Amino acid sequence: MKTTVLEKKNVLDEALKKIQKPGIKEILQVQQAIIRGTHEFMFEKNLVQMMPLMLSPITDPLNHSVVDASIEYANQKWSLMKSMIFHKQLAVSNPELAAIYIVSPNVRLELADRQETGRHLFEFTQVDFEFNNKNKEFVMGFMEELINYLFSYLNRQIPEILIKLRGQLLPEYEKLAVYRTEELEQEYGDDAEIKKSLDCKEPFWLLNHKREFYDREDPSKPGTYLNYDIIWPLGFGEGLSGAEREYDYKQILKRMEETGTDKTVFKNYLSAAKSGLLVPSAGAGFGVERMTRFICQLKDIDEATVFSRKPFSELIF
Ligand code: ASN
Repeated sequence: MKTTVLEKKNVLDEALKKIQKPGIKEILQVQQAIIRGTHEFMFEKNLVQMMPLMLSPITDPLNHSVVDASIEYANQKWSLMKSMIFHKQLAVSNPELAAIYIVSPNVRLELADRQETGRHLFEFTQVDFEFNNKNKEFVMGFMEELINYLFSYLNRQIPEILIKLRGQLLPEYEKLAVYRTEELEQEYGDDAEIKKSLDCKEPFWLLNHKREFYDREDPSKPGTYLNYDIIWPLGFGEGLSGAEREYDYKQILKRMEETGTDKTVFKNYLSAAKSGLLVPSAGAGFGVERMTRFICQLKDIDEATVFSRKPFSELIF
């Protein structure tokens, strides 16, 4: 009995200490500047902002297992949003909404194996964007421009904070290096992505991941995929993921079968695809807390939060 009370007190102490942690204000100011700079960039580039959705009958199946989070409402099952990938894809079918973005909170109830990665939170925010009729090269160029825009915006807006947190201002990058997963796996074996991240001083692109059905298979090289991730260097790991999308009904069915996706859950999405509503599109999303972590050089992403969202932890707020 006593230990339970004591343990509870420790959980409370930890939570209170975290709220009071020195430096938290500056970390949040970096994050705030990332969001402000992102809005300015998107506005200048004519992307229309959509508000985030938190509940949906369909959401991202993801490429790894998480605890299912859903509720019953109005005789329907609603999942907490893991990403708005399908909403992005449907929205850009309207030519008026050909370029959109969302500051999108996502809930992914990660299992215990992701508790100590330093890269995962079970609730986080991504800036998610999508373009009608654009390709991989376009989105990669767009994202490189966005990073340089943001870094120079932060250098101008909050130089003292950057110096305090990381000892220097942020760099400007030339075109980022581009690697393919099969190439890195040959060189590094298992965990190639994070090993390469540890070896690098600048962010890089990693292409061709075999994962969710909605990332487009390369029609000129079946079995390879038109997706692209940005990997932050120095061991910080994945910071953005994106792809050209599957939009052809038959191809979506094939990819769902290959990835073991439950087609009944997606029956209305499949009807939309069958009726030809889906258009060629491409997009991506970057993790806001992950960018904050990289910029502030934080050991653990949880240091970018006032209230811990460390996976699989007992928390009281
Ligand atoms: N936002 C990602 C994309 O656009 C998907 C994800 O978050 N899993 O591809």
